[in-house]
Amino acid sequence: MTVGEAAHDAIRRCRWIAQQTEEPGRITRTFLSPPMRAVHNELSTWMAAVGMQTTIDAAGNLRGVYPGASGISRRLYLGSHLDSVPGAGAFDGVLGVVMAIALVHLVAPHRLPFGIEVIGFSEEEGVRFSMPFIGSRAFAGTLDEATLTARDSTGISVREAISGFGLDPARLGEARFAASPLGYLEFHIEQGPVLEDNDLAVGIVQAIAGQSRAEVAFRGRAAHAGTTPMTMRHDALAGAAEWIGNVEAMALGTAGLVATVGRATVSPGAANVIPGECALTVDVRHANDPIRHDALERLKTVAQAIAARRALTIEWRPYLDQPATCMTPSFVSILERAASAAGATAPLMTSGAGHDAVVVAPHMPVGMLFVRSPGGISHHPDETVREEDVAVALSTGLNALELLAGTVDG
Ligand code: HGY
Ligand code: MN
Ligand code: MN
Repeated sequence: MTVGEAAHDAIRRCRWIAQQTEEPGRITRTFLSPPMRAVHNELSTWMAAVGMQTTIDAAGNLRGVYPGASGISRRLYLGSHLDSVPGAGAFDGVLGVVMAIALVHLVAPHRLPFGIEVIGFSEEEGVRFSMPFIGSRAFAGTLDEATLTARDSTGISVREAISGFGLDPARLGEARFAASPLGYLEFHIEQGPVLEDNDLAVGIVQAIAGQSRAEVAFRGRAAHAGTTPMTMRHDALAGAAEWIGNVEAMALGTAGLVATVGRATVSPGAANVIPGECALTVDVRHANDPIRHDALERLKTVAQAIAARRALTIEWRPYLDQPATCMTPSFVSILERAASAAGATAPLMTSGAGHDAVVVAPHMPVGMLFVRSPGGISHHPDETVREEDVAVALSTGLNALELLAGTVDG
């Protein structure tokens, strides 16, 4: 198989996986949803074809091991996530898993001085349980009870979802990475416009911005839309809308800050009833953690002031505080040399998107390679990649494996 053929095959497989959705008509694949089983089966078959031993761990991560030269136990992990946001594209997360398997196919039957374990993480987006990174946290050994007891909109807990998928929560400890890991590499679409604006195929991630997420509920008093004078209202949606304008204004006014209200649920939700409650989510990111934390605190203060003036109440529930994370300099350097050897100009970049690499970073060396996102679009059906860029990324990956082999003593 040539690198070009592998790139073509990888894109074809991503588009097949995109059809495995829980929502006909759009790509949605959340934690341990039924379509995930078809994805596991298809990728397991592909991995087994090149002699990889495959399993599904207790967190629902797809795991495939390609042993190194005889007797060598150290492993390099190559991974990304198989779940998606609602209405996703075909490549976020999935491309990284598929490229990792393609790399093994390109390496086989040659044996490296380390094993390769490919991981398809089960949950990175945090859609079903508002708890991102469940798969990679199980791999890192950092899953906590609060996560396992979190419940989805139907009242099912993470632990029950695991059992319901036919897995054993009691074996979550076995999902943790093996001793003395060589490190973790993740291939991922950029999901932004930088590589396209510079007409470049790949980029090397130097750091991943920190992110905070919170649920914010504005509560007022539902009342009749026709008989309640404007001066006597406690309109939760009007208060939330005023706050959302402040969220956008603050982000526009703070260099490097992005802030998004991604979900708004209004109740009771009838045209002729003044909203009694508006439940929002807010996602705040910045490369510098103190700036991010300060922005979140300011947004909380503004929400409280708006509520006080409108005689509303506020419930503020932070549920994610993911620190900004630097990639490991030695892996950044290997990727730079690998990309150069592939004839690619690969800029060092900061990722505005979060990735499983941030969860893995405290435990082993990590590196990430970005692939150009045509149109700079992601978390949208128009998300795509160019075959020639995937080929450059695969060549870079092969060079990186060779360079890593040179660092491993026997
Ligand atoms: O939200 C993110 O940054 C990623 O897509 N999970
Ligand atoms: Mn995503
Ligand atoms: Mn992703």
